[in-house]
Amino acid sequence: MTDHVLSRRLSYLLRHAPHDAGLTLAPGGWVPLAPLLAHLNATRADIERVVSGSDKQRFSLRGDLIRANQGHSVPVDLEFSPVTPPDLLYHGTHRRALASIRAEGLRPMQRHHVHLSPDLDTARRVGARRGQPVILTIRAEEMHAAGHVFFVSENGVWLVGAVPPEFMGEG
Ligand code: HQG
Repeated sequence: MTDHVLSRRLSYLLRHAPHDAGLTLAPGGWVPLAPLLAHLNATRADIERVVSGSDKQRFSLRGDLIRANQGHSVPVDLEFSPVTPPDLLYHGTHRRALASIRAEGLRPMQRHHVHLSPDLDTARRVGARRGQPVILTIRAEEMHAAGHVFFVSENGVWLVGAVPPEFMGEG
């Protein structure tokens, strides 16, 4: 099977027909990888190649779970309910990204949302993944009042589509 064919079959199973592989989508669209590998007669390395080679970032592979990022026809709870954020939220980033962030604000980059942290420690840890961490303080309540929609994940990550530069400060 070529990678293209594997990608098509993966999309079909994860978006439209998980039951073909005896699977049910968990919240977020996740399924365990092992039965999928057996069903497709593929290896984890095959899947990893297809996931990282997907031009539209169609899939997420997280540990032993995989999902399609969008495009489902089977019912799945991918999104969270809008919630009112606290007054301030924080974003940990790294120094090299600052000039661009100051100019255009925070963008979701490869993700669906910009990820924000409820506390400074978490933000510092997120920023430190990429180099010297820099903390941005986001005036979340003000953004919310201006019409920006916020979500919070089960593990406490705050999500928003983008953060315009006028709602953030450094430190
Ligand atoms: C930066 C992990 C230039 C942004 C963590 C970040 C988090 C810009 C990077 C979660 C920019 C994107 C998310 C702009 C944003 N110009 N750089 N306009 N706008 N950036 O990984 O927030 O393991 O997509 O500052 O714990 O670092 O995935 O986002 O440095 O919760 O579960 O572009 O990932 O969780 O990087 O991390 P990411 P993030 P998981």
